[in-house]
Amino acid sequence: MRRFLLAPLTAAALAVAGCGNDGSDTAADPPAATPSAAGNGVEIGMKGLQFQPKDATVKAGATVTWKNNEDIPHNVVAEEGAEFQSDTFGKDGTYEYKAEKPGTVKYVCTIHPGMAGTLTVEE
Ligand SMILES: [Cu+2]
Repeated sequence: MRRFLLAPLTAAALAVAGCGNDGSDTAADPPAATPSAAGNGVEIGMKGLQFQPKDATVKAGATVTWKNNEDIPHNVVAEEGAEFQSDTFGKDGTYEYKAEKPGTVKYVCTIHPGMAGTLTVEE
């Protein structure tokens, strides 16, 4: 198992990881958020004290990357449906979580009341 840490190389590693797909075009239903270079992964931004998008859908096994896009520190903490908890990170910092189990995950930023999102993990 590879474990992603909060390293500056993360974005570059993701970009490289997306290059192995030759020609299979199975993107029938577009996800609610922009797919990352990892293929079926998703990136969720953090801006305006909100997760963007607030609701995202990924396939089980996909990697979710949260990225802080503003000069305000944030974190990502699961409240329901999963167990993960990031450190607090500043602008351009990222946190990654591999969504293994189908279901609904509710998460928040514990610093900012009302900053919450939902991740739907499909089989
Ligand atoms: Cu926050």
